[in-house]
Amino acid sequence: MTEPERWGPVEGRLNALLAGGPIHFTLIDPEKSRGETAGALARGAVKAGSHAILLGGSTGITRALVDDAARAIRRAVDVPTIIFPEGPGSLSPEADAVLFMSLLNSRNLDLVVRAHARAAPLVRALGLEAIPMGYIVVAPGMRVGEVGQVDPVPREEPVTAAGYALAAEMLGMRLVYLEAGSGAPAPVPAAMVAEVRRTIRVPLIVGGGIRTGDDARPLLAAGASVLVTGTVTEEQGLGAGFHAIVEEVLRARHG
Ligand code: 1GP
Repeated sequence: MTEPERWGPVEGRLNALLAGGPIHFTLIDPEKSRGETAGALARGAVKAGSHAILLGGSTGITRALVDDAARAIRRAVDVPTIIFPEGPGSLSPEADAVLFMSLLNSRNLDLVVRAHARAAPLVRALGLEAIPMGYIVVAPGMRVGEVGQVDPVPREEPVTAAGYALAAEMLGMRLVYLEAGSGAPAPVPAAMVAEVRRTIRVPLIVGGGIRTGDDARPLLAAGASVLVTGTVTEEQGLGAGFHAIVEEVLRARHG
């Protein structure tokens, strides 16, 4: 089976977009932005140029919250709605796909693979497209670093991050996500993004602490395939910061 034959419709659509350059994902927390609020946020984000919606964030998200938000988002926009799961409780058949992700540098085996063994049959039963992803938390890691019982990759160790990323690719994961932690004071260092980009071929997602166009530019120059932002819209709505980030991504796509 060739690689494109393995892809489901969402992964195929994302890879088609990525062939044209980097893209942007808007992270919406279905607990903080409920139902129609999430739909309205998604509509504005996509109008500004964002390419997909990630649903996730808080701990303690329930199926009902994800169902409501995903339904509203799918009514509002026609870009993919992808679950960024906190656990099996975040799964909803109302979304288009789920990032089926292993937290590679967690000390807790549940987050590396054991929860997945329990969740995989549910993902299949719900008919959700699973996109296999290696998730790597970089210092400071913020809340996901704590809750995820992570040994965060030190910011001055790009080679360590590249080792995890290459292992993910060799294990067959088709996305790699470098995460500084939601609300991090600074994004993943551009030098680390560049080292990982040089090392792997699969798309590289970068998130955590991206608040301005100036934050986004060096990450794009270093070869990030996808930038994810959440906090900037939670704190400022679809304001200047959000628009500047998306504009940097669109500029990197279209030159
Ligand atoms: C969090 O990487 C995402 O998982 C987004 O981070 O909330 O800091 O934008 P921010």
